[in-house]
Amino acid sequence: MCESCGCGERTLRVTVSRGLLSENERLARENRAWFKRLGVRVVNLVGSPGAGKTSLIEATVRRLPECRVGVIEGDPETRRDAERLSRLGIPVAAVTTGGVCHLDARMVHRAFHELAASPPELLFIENVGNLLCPADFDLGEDLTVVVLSVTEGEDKPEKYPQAFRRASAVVLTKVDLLPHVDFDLARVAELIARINPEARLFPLSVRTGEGLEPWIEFLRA
Ligand SMILES: Nc1nc2c(ncn2[C@@H]2O[C@H](COP(=O)(O)OP(=O)(O)OP(=O)(O)O)[C@@H](O)[C@H]2O)c(=O)[nH]1
Ligand SMILES: [Mg+2]
Repeated sequence: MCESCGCGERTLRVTVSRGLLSENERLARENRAWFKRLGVRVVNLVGSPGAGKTSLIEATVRRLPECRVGVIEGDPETRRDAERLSRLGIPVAAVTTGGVCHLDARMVHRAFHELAASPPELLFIENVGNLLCPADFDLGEDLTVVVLSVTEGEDKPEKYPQAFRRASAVVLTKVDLLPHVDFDLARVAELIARINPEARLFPLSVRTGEGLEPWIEFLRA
């Protein structure tokens, strides 16, 4: 019940969103069991539009030639990123959400049917560009990785703590641009550690290749 006017608005909204989330949890558990049965390790990449998620996948695939990588590519509109990644010769399933701001476990389940006949060893899920909504939706992944570029500003971990709380790792990307922006890497690392002391940090640049090796080693491990 809304405390201000007594209408049922708030109660209804909370009940509906709880129902949706628990249905998503159930489907995410099913996905997780399916991935495990097929021996697929799954990384959910979450970050703002343009943070560098697709570029990170491209660079990773090139540096992991021994690993069969597949991608579920989520975008609100267009199949551009999926087409971009297909050019690497890897299996890619595109999910166009029609404006929905996140992927959910059902979308991932449907998309994975396209890849399951010849399952990849490592599956990247590139979530819809958004630091807010994807944080609420378990997809059945092993790892959530936040991609934060140095051009987005130092305040993002504090403004969007939920995404950082979920993350096993944070990739701080575009470090080649550090000389041109106000972004104190040490300070941001400290902010992230306050929110999630367990999260591993990988400052890197896809442009120069700097910092990519520790990220690749982390995935190998
Ligand atoms: N200088 C620099 N530019 C980068 C780096 N990584 C990505 N970019 C550029 O950043 C822009 C966005 O990169 P994408 O990989 O498409 O970003 P994204 O997160 O996949 O974007 P959406 O899927 O639209 O949310 C492109 O112009 C990339 O070339 C980097 O390490 N350094
Ligand atoms: Mg992308």
